[in-house]
Amino acid sequence: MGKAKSTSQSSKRKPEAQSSTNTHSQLTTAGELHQTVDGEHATLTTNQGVPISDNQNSLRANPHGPTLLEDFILRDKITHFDHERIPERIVHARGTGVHGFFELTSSLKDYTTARILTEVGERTPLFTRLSTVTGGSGSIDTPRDVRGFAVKFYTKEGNWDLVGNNIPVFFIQDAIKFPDLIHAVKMEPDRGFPQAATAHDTFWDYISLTPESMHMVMWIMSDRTIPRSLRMIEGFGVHSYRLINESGKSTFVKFHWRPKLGLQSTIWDETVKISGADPDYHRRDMFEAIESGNFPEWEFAVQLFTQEEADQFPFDHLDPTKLIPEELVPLKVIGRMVLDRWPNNFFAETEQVAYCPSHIVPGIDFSNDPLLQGRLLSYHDTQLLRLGTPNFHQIPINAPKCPFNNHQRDGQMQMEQPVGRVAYEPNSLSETSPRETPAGFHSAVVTETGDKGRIRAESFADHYSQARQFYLSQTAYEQAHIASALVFELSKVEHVHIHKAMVGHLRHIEEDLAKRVAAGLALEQMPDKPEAAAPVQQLDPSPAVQIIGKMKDTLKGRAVGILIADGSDGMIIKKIKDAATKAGATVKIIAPKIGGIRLADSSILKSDGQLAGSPSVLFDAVAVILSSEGVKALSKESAAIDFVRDAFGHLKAIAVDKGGQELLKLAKVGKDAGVVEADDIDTFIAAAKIRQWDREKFVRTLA
Ligand code: HDE
Repeated sequence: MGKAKSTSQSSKRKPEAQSSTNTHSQLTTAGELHQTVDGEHATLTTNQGVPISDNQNSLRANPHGPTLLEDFILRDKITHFDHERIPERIVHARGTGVHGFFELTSSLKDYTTARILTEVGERTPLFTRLSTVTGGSGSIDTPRDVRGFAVKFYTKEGNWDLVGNNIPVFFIQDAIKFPDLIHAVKMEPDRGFPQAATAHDTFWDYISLTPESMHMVMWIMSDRTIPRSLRMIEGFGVHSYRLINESGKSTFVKFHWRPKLGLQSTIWDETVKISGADPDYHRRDMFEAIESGNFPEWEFAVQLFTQEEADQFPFDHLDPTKLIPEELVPLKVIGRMVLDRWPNNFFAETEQVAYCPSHIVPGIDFSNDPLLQGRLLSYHDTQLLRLGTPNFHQIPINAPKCPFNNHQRDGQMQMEQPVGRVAYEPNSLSETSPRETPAGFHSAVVTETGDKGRIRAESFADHYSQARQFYLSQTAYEQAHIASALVFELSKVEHVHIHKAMVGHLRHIEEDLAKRVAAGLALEQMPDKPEAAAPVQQLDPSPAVQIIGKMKDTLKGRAVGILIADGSDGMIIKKIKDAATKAGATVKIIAPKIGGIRLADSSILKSDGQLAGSPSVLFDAVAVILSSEGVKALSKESAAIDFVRDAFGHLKAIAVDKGGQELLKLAKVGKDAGVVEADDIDTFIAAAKIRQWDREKFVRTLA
């Protein structure tokens, strides 16, 4: 009954989800037994289409006897269940996938023949999966971690997978190091923890012995790794790629995604509390945005440059630990991505989607970035393990939406039934079998010379200059967060020699940062710097790498929580709700009871969340509207005290009426420009759009 009910509910919401169920019901005409409820349900059958009369009791020899082996219905159900899981991704196991489209707004036809980048106005369907890296598939959404940013474009010329991250650089310069990096960051193999965390010995041990990771370390210790929402992250292709035009000329390109909602991150203490309050915080946020029609959108931009220009850069663009500052090569916005459809089924789509950087289309090509070169092997190999067959491209989420034909045949789970006797090329027996075309994929014409060997280019030796540039480009608030994150992470590391090694590296990046971290760890002496493979350069700052500088002055996509209790003033609640909603926020009423609160005018207001389950960490700004009776009741509730104390500690705007002020007093919460009178709605809305950064020094000691 329960199952049948949920089938009909989901099919009502998404009619397209019905197709497979329909197939079953067409195959079975006899079993009306379970359809007696309302005639709407499909008949429950085995996988062979046999109608099932009883889904609750297995076949037994007698009411107290053994279960019989002949119960094929029980076996059909249990064996399928036993095989429901496929290996989760070794990295990026936790992810959220959404359908959408890409629309080109500016043609790159001078640079490429790829139709997706030349046909202005064309909408190309896509499937985007945003992920964390380290944790298992059931891990929390909000660890301090890099976010994966993978997009599968179903172009007219085949699938193009742009598999990037929300950080433009990576830890290592060569793919051969990847298994070591990942073994170091994953839970430690003897004890099986910590899950989804970099704050442990093996990670920092590996990092402290890998100077090339220092630029990435600055990024992962910044607030980029604790995003407020997946809708508020940037995406980067990371590696240089090539575009190839009609005359065969190639131009280097870096790909960027920029969120329309602007960048926003959380405060570390807030992130930790969100993880408990809602482990699915980011997935739920994305789901609710799509369901409510607030479709997240990103600009797609490119940085284009020639070999001659690259020769002038003070770094090697083929080194994936380096970025090209926007100030050096400006971003050219050429299109937009909109995510507008939640998958019908999580497993079929989000779990089975198979991204491979080697999936590329004519007019785009790879660069010699050694990390990218290794990735071209790894992803396909991973899909063979995860999906179990070279026919994984036939799974609907992976299948191209353009025609695809070749002479590949057979293999496990072959779903196609190719006709004819010809499965080879060249042949003279078939007029219609697929043939190559001059318009097909061509690699860039590149001359390679030099000695073969396990060598790293000299130009890859500078490990500190861009790390320093990143740190010095931040606001003072963001620098303090980086220093504090380093202190937090290293404080979880037992081995003091690792603390010292890390502080030694930091001295190359910025002496003041090293001092702050050394003080935070209470190191008695400043450790020596390790020998640097290349001198540290003084690069111009790049403000484009800040988050604060890229926050948008908006409440769109944000959430406001209004805490109320019996006797609250309904008028003021409505005014705040209306103004915040008008400014683009989602507003939630939080109260001690979910069913309804009796307001001052005796009317009943239903709440969206019960206080204990809806802490203020789930909102970007809060209002507290309480009667004296309400304050009295809440004064004994630690959840209410925490609600306001955390909102203040997490630098949020707080609107209060008289009762609200009373609660702040009881919670020993101070007053500043972000604590606003509830009837001063405009001031509250303006304060809600930003964090009260100046407050931070009063609420915590940063490194
Ligand atoms: Fe990945 N990576 N990676 N990676 N990666 C995988 O492939 C790998 C790297 C990235 O939502 C795996 O299908 C190697 C950089 C994303 O399904 C695996 C190296 C960047 C996703 C793999 C890297 C990424 C993956 C595991 C070093 C940013 C999730 C599951 C050479 C540009 C895609 C899978 C999704 C997933 C290998 C480094 C991004 C094991 C060997 C750099 C977003 O094949």
